Amino acid sequence: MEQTIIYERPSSMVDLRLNYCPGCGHGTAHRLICEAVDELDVRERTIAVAPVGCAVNAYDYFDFDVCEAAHGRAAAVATGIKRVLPDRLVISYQGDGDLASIGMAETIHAANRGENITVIFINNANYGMTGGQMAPTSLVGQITTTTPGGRNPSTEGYPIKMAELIATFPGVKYAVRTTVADVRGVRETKKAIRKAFELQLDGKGYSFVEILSNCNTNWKMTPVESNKYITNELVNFFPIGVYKDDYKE
Ligand SMILES: Cc1ncc(C[n+]2csc(CCOP(=O)(O)OP(=O)(O)O)c2C)c(N)n1
Ligand code: SF4
Repeated sequence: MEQTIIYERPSSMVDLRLNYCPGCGHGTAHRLICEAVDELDVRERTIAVAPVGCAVNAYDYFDFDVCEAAHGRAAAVATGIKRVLPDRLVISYQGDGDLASIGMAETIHAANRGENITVIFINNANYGMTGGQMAPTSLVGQITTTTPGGRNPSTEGYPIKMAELIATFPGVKYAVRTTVADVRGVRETKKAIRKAFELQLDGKGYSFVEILSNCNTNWKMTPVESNKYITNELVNFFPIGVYKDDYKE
């Protein structure tokens, strides 16, 4: 019987076993980035910046240059790389604790300066690597290790909607929120990542792709339950959509 290959590992993704928990969305996000890099044929001129957090080992999985940044500093490091090497595709890959908590200042100022970089933001509503503490994106009422009674806005504030916030800066050209919780979401995420990269390669300016992802381990759910939670709950507070697109087709 003739067999048709319907999926192959992207060539810019190293053939290694990932350190992520089985079912975690980080691996899917990595794959989509690598597919876009392959399709655009820019592997030799791509430089990513890895965060602290579960994705700290991204440099082992991306088969292109990757630099590690201290907690929250990825957008500042990406800025420096891009300014020195403007012909490179520069990707900052960060979780919500990294990007929206410790790195909030770097995040906002890079966006406000309109740096010609792409920020991929993995929003899994908690600090994954360090055991599931509250992140700025944790939902009201969400039980985390630092909010055992549920996040209470009167003491912990409200969740921050990063894609909406980033879209307010004039220097930002593209800001979207997608999900990797289902097939449709994965396809939309791929399109968004590819568009963000294309804009950067064309010198159009700052692009931001927020991806709703799971942390099945700290959410204490099965991978399937965690993806359903994203599709049924998380999107109600963090709606999927395009928040800014200065280059609509
Ligand atoms: C300067 C600094 N402060 C704190 C830490 C500890 N730390 C490591 S990972 C992490 C949480 C990361 O969470 P997030 O960015 O949401 O990524 P995830 O693990 O969920 O992918 C923290 C606080 C650190 N490594 N460096
Ligand atoms: S702790 Fe959460 S974010 Fe980290 S690898 Fe496991 S499921 Fe993914």
